Amino acid sequence: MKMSFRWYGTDDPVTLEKIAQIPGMHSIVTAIYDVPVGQVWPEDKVAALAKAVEAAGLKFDVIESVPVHEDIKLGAGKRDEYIENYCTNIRTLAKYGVKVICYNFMPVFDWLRSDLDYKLEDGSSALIFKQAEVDALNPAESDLSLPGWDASYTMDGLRALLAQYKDVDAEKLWENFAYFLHKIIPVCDEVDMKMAIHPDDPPWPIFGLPRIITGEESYKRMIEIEPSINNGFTICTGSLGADPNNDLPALIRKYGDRAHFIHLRNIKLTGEHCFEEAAHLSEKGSLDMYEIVKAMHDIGFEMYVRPDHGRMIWGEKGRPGYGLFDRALGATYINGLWEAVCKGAK
Ligand code: DNO
Repeated sequence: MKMSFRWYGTDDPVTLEKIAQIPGMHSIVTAIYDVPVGQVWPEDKVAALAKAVEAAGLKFDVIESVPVHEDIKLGAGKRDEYIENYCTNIRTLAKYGVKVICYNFMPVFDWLRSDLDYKLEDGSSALIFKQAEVDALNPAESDLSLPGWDASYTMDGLRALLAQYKDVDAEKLWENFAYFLHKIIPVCDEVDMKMAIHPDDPPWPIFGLPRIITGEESYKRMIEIEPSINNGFTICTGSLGADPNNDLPALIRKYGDRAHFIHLRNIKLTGEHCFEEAAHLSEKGSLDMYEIVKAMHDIGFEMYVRPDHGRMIWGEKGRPGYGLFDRALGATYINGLWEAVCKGAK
């Protein structure tokens, strides 16, 4: 297992120097943030990013994310041009030592929560999801501010985009996804790049938009489309775990050879399609983090892992889910579980 940490670039208040002081840190997970979705990442920007990360004594080997343009998901407009650009980005990143690219195929919205600052009993705050509150929002009419959402959309742009999705159901989205995979996976095979799709978060349809990467059935179908080992997964325990039908240790045991990246975080299920993002510790949530890490150990997991969303603790203010303190606690907890599981197995 290689421990990593997400870094949002030079504007991130969580600096590389701070990240480098977290014990056991190996890699930085980052991206180019100032190039519009679908465009080519200029090589000089990639080179500068690699240099900054390496100067902090960390490895530049995981990108999260190279976002997929909506035209590709819609199977419309300039999709071939955007796919060509995507392939160029894969090649450039490989040249600078990147081994894994995390991406997603969620229409319009990335991860979604109903409250980004929910006060927990201990005074910390966390992200939560309540289906009824999300259902009450109408993204085409109200001004929404959502994490992971491309803030560059105007309300008119968003309405037009949602209208374009009217004819895209889950089957159509699969078709467009397969088209994309058939074009990019051969490039990955050529340059030895591992694609790691992030599951839909939460793993069910939102605002009437289809979501297709939700659990084991999705994994089976993806492998049938492109069997190359480079067509792999980011197993995000918090995202998949929101659906109690997803047995995470079992998924890791079965699909771990394709889990090029694992996001470890705990969630507490609070009702149907409702959850709170808990601290990483097993006893704080609904997921058994020990069993998850044990499954990773048992399959000989050697790829990348990162602590995922943290709560805001100790008065920290910052990007929802991506402060320093609770994620650092998460990394340390995971390292502890890993050491114990490895030594216990001897
Ligand atoms: C949320 C993240 C996601 C993830 C993308 C991958 O915190 O895990 O936004 O980066 O879905 O493309």
